Amino acid sequence: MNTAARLSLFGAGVVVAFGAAFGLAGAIVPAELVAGWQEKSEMNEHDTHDEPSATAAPKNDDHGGHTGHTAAHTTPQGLSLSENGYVLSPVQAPTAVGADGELSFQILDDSGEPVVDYTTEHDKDLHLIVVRSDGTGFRHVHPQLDAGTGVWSLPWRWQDAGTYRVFADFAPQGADGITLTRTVHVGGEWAPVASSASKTDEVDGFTVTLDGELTAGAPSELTLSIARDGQPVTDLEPYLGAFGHLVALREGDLAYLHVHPEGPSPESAAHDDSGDHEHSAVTAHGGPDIGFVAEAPTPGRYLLYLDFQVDGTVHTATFVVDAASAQHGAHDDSH
Ligand SMILES: [Cu+2]
Repeated sequence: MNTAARLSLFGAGVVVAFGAAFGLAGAIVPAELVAGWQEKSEMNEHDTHDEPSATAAPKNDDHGGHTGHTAAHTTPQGLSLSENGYVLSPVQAPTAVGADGELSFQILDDSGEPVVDYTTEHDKDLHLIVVRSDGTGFRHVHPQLDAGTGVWSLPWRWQDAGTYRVFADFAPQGADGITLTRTVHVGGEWAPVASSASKTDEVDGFTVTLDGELTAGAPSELTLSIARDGQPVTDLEPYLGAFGHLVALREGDLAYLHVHPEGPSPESAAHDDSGDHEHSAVTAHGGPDIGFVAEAPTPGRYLLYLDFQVDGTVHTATFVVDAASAQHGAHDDSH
């Protein structure tokens, strides 16, 4: 299979990964492509998604028999420290709040050897997400690999005590992309912060508003709009090849989806053969709206984290959205 086909199928796999998933369609992704993902997603799910709860469906034994979409997962990612023979080693990190140190780990293969060869995805060989179990303290960072030892590391300091989930999102060279997770404890007193539904966030002087509803088991359009001082922000910069990155965690088990736009980067969108040359106009700057197609696998609460870049600085806006069950449908959002 050629690289383009593999990447394309990986995209489909990611959409399937969350039981149809939070697919991210950045402003630069043509609508036809998004529609294509959804079609693939639906096709791929045929045999496992007759049940309302995709996550409860047993995994198909003949998974490998499906032509092509080897990256397809029928359960959400980010719930295990091992998958496909790969293991996330114990995570070394400071054990106390405020201590300067280093966070480090290895990815081990099925023979216990550290993995040193990766496939770059969205400009990075590995994406690291760290979040406290109550959904606070979210960080999306990119550690450095020591190619000699396979140790990934970066400087680290905990701001608050608590129990954290560490997610490593990567693709070993020649293998499917996976997300592995570990729990890390940081000693000290802490009080969990209860989430409350919120579709607006104020961050670093920006006001970010989420418009749209989540319906379990059905594609839902979400639009994130960014303003500063009451003015729409139209100078979003490409960050990791897109104008916005969305991480979605399901409250309750922190099932994880870290979705960058699949398909065209801001650069390649300009040469997209859809004939829609409008897209070339947004290759340098994007905004104020970033569009997403999201699909929650189950009803319930989801924690959404949007990374966007302005003036060379990455900002993260946080939202808490309750997905309605399909029979209730999307109710009116009149404001
Ligand atoms: Cu990343």
